[in-house]
Amino acid sequence: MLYPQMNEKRFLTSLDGIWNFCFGSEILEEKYVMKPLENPEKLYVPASYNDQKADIRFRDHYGYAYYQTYFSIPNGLRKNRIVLRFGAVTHNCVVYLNGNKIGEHTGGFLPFEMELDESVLEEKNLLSVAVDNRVDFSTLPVGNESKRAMFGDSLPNFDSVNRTNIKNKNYPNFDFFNYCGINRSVKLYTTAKDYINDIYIDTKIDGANAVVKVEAEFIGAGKAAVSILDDKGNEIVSDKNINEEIVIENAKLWQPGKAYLYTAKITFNEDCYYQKFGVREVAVKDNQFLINGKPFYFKGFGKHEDSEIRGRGIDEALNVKDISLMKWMCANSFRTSHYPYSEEMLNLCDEEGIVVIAETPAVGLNFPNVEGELLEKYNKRTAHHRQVIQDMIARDKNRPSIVMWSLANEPDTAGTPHKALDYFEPLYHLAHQCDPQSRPVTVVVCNNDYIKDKVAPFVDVICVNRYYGWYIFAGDLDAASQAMDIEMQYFSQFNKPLMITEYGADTVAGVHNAVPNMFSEEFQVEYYDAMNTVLDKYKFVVGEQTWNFADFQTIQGVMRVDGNKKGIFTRDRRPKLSAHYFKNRWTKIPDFDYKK
Ligand code: BDP
Repeated sequence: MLYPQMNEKRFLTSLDGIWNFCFGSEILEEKYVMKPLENPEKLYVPASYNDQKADIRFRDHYGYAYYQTYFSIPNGLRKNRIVLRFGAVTHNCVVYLNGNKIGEHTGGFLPFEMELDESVLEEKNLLSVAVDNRVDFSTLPVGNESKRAMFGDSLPNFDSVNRTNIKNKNYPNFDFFNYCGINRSVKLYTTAKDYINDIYIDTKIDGANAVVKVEAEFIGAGKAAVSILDDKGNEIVSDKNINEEIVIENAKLWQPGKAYLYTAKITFNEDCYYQKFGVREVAVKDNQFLINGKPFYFKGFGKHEDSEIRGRGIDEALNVKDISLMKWMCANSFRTSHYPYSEEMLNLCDEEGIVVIAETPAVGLNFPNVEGELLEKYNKRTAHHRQVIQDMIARDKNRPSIVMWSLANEPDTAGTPHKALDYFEPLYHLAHQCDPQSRPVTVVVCNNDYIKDKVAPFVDVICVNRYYGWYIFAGDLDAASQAMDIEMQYFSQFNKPLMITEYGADTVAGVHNAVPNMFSEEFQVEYYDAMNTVLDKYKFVVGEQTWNFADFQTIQGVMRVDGNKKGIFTRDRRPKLSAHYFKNRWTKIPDFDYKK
């Protein structure tokens, strides 16, 4: 799916701003979508609704919420194809225009769009969006069915309270706040009636040159042409055909920290699109991760899209700040844990040379034997998982910043190892097939009984989340180091690269101690130093990504003091001691050839 753009053939505008809003129940009610809301609340779009008001209903809502706004299309544009595009609505939604249903979407982290034709458009249009925030066994991320909150009380004495007497609410099987609503921009754009629907770009390095293949999908018949522009907008190759091999002489590579972007300009009848791309290759060879043929070392973070007030809503200034803090620390990468991030953040990574592992929202997966209603939900979830893999890759396939796809975070791959492998094997092949660049594919695992796990050694890069010294051997860094060492020895047999995609310790900013105790800033530093000493011993360990870049909000619970505090930065992006530790460490670790 192409990112919307304004150019000489396409018009683009946004519907972002203050919208009308009200809460509904667990069933979709027509009265909130057919006509203007009565006494609506005012709310900003795009942003999660949860933290926008000093009102507990917003934080704890369960079920549908309704958004409305008005727009008009200038008469001069009405002869074009008009498209309404949502960057992300979390989690499921149904869209109405002037009381007519015009679309719906499942899943909260990817864009979807719909054409608005003359049969639905009026002079002044009422746009209504019904948003459902419920997570359960059928959704990604996965919700618990047992009506017990994560970290909740599981004593049988309290069963009746847990099961019957409390009002319905979300029970996430994941450790981040279930921020919901219209989280990314709502845009309107036009194209000609015959148009460019999609573009696929692959590049190969051939000595000093690059060989570029541009494929495209068109709606309608006509003549198409491709030209290539350099990063200043100068045309360096002109008037080529789609699918024709294009050679860029003395090509500039897209490198981590040194991004260089070319643009493929595609014209088709009265339509035109400018697709940026980079010349870069990714490969896994033996136990190395190669970018442009050289062994790369990942230095960076697992992140979240999370901030005060906006919740999971897009904040582009924050994105700029985060990338700048990464550069300040000499980090080179992050994982979009635990869902696909906004296109705007990935655009920035393409421009800034930040390396990205892109993850689906498949977090909280297990593979129990289920029947009846749960089996139906399980099958629905599996189908949805396939769909999000396809949609995520369709959205992000041309991005040079993305070097690997993560199909899931911490599925229970050791509890039912054969079932898990049967589940992931087809998804692994699907991801490779969907991607014109066939990037490496991984599943991020965290199994205490890791020897049973068949998925981790099956995928292209072994990605492990590990909390020795925190959840296991809490506070005992000696035992933690030994456990980490034993695990690394185990994984070294597979002749594949491994990276630590999460490790960390909750740290309350401002808590200091001469003797490093858990929760203090000193402990976080000692913890990372102990773990890194082990990781540095192993050549096949090709990266370290801390958990987390910044403190973030989660469901309430005794394990979380106003959220998860494993950030290297606080939620408002102030460095903890560990930020300085990593800045010092990563300044000395090169992007390439760290472990010769
Ligand atoms: C890991 C999860 C991550 C959590 C983290 C933690 O992947 O989402 O936030 O643990 O407990 O298991 O801090």
